[in-house]
Amino acid sequence: MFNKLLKRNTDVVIENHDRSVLIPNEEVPAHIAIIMDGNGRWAKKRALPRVAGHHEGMKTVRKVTKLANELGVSVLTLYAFSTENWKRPKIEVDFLMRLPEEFLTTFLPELVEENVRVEMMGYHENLPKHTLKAIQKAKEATKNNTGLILNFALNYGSRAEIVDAVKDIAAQVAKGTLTLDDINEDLITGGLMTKGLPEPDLLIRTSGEVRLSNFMLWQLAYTEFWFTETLWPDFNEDSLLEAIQIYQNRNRRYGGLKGDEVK
Ligand code: V07
Repeated sequence: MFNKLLKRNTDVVIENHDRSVLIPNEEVPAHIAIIMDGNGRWAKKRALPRVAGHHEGMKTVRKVTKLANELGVSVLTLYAFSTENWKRPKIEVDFLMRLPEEFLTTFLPELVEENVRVEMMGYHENLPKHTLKAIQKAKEATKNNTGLILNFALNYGSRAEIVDAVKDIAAQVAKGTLTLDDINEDLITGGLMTKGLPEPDLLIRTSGEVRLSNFMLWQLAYTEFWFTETLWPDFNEDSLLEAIQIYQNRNRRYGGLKGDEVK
């Protein structure tokens, strides 16, 4: 049991996430990627505007980041905004583009304190200056941190990312600095926005949708998938522990087979 009594301000908070559900000696996933779905539906159920759900979803980001860092996860990639999300009503897009600033205004000091490094993957084009500025500041403030890498996928699309990597390779072949025989999986992997990061071990999608929606198509080739009906604002520490526990059980079933043998 890891239950802790914590004193925060004047409230006594009981941290009651039963981490003993995790399997001893079974590794926690090094890289967890999450499609944070169901914020709009959470709001609708409460007769609130969709943006209220997005706002509530930020609190889940904070909770999940803290626990992932404590468990020793190396990378947490969160799908915050896709290249397709521009099709939403302008008022909703404008609200979403304010969330990185609000999140970082509230939580950056804690992230610095907890040794978390903030990163972003996605296209900078089209993102408002104020959004980029807030993220740049957080990246700078946390660049020497050695704990969890909190990697926000923002204005990210996987097919476009692959197209760009292929174009870059084609340009090098055309120039003569690369030959056809130099093209292999590692070269393509190195041309993606996840360059330098391990591939995700576990993908989580909330809210009952069972699709990838153009998220990390190349990188998820060998990843374990876990889908839950839970809406993102209702997702919590216990949900993350459940996902990791299931991941560990799946890995254990391979009974000693490692690496290529399980692929
Ligand atoms: C967003 C809240 C979480 C649920 C999913 C949609 C709404 C945190 C960020 C963020 C992004 C970059 C960054 C720091 C925080 C965020 C958007 C939406 C666009 F450096 N939550 N969150 N960005 N939602």
